[in-house]
Amino acid sequence: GRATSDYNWAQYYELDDTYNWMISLANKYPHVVTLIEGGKTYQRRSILGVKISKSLSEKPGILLEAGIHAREWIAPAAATFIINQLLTSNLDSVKDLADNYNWYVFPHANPDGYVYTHTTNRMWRKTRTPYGKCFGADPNRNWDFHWNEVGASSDPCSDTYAGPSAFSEIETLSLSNYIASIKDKIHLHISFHSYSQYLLYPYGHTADLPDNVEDFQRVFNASIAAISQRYNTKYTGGNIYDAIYPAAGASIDWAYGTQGVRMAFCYELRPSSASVLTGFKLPAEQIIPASEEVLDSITAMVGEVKKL
Ligand code: ING
Ligand code: ZN
Repeated sequence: GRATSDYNWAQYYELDDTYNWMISLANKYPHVVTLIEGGKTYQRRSILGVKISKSLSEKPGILLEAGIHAREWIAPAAATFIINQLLTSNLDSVKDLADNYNWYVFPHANPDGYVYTHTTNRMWRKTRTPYGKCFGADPNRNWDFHWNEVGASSDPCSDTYAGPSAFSEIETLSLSNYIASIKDKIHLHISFHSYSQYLLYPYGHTADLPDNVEDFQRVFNASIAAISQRYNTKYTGGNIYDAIYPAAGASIDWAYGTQGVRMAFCYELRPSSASVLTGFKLPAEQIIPASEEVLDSITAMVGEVKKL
């Protein structure tokens, strides 16, 4: 592992380096940062998160989970960038985010998979639970909401294997239990994936639109306008089913559909869908710009959600 004091956004990190950095934050900001655990993985790793809370008073909560897909390395990197900005930025817009909300951030929702992308197979997506001759279920098809109805596979060797049952994966089961324990506080659930430069909202299992689709669309419009301001990066999207493809059992659909979290979005970060060859291997030089623009977008998103 590398020294925690050198942690930066010019490179991608191994799991332990990021976890050690998160632990160092809890030591450095003891009145603001609390380590939280979204449970354990199949291989008994911790799903480590940070709660950022600048005062003891009740404030709306924002949950951010990244890295549910192992190979999408920009997702955890952008999540740690945002943690760092919330703790250190001098910008009024970012200070407002840190001061007025409680943040629950899990940079690595699939630690076993992420470790496997470093040790063995850079293109691994799923968990590492053994299923016969193959491994892993897709942790973004495993949540208990219209599970395995569409856009998922029943073949354990498929990259979109839904698992043998809803919440078969200890990762999704335990993270969902954590989210359920704070659901009344969560006003906004954000999920980071890559790639394609999409912003998505429910649902994935049906073309039917959520009952508050007008709110979703207003927040969506402000969020994709803001993401292009800094570097002219174009995002598109909409409801999952129509904007990309049918996909049941995803985290944001579960949060919205079962937990009463009225705003739930998924960012598919850089690069654009044109970059099929380098898609999951976003050059490390782009970690900072990709993260800056998504923080710009989240700032606009939170501002719009506040108006609802
Ligand atoms: N894409 C997402 C996937 O899980 C998605 C798209 C997002 C589906 C949110 C459902 C809900 O397939 C990638 N690249 O993982
Ligand atoms: Zn993904």
